[in-house]
Amino acid sequence: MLSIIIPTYNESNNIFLLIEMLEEELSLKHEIIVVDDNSPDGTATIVKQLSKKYDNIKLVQRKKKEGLSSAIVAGVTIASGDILVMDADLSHPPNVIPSMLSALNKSDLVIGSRMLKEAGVENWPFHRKLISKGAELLARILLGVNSSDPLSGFFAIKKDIFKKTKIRTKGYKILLNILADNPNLNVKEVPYTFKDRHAGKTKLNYSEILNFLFDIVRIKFS
Ligand SMILES: Nc1nc2c(ncn2[C@@H]2O[C@H](COP(=O)(O)OP(=O)(O)OP(=O)(O)O)[C@@H](O)[C@H]2O)c(=O)[nH]1
Ligand SMILES: [Mg+2]
Repeated sequence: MLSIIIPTYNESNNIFLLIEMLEEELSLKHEIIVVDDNSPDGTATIVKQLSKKYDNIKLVQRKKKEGLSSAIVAGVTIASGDILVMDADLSHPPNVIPSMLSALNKSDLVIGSRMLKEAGVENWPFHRKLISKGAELLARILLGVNSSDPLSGFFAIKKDIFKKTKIRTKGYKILLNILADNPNLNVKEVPYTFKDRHAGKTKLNYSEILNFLFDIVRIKFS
């Protein structure tokens, strides 16, 4: 069983399409756990409607926007299987999930990587690439992580290893926390092409960038 955790904040124009794609394309046994932070655009209502059609959907509704990391932790607490984390905005292609799951059968952690051969990033403007590269460099220097894409938001992990890790990050980069705390994990990487978000606005703003810097300090010193 694979528990697919999808954190959402204002993803009403993406979540329907993503869940339909997952349900149609995945033949492996899975559940879908959406963790929504009371999105004003009605994301949760769409998920509730879909859960009438599919019986493998769980919805966690939080009262307010509390950040991506704690949304993932909340999802894991009700997960029945091993964990796969993905964004709601169709940046992470569902058809890569079967290869990630088979890699997870032989490892502790599988990272969907944009940096391997046969992988990449489509349609990202220069400034997004720059922010991403700068953040990656900081993480490598300050935390000593060495996988090809340590900032990926698309990863799969054995549930017991996730639960053993003390998550201190608040914002986006929960994977960094996991990598920095568990240097001896058996990690595999699977290439994929990251697509720019399908619809809706980015939640990556200055405060998230600041949050990222605090998160690095939290990982290193607490
Ligand atoms: N529950 C919850 N989900 C969040 C929060 N912040 C972001 N998300 C979700 O986390 C995922 C990643 O956020 P994105 O805004 O796509 O971040 P990004 O991919 O770096 O940037 P863009 O794709 O350009 O917007 C999406 O599914 C968001 O809806 C939050 O505070 N709470
Ligand atoms: Mg995105």
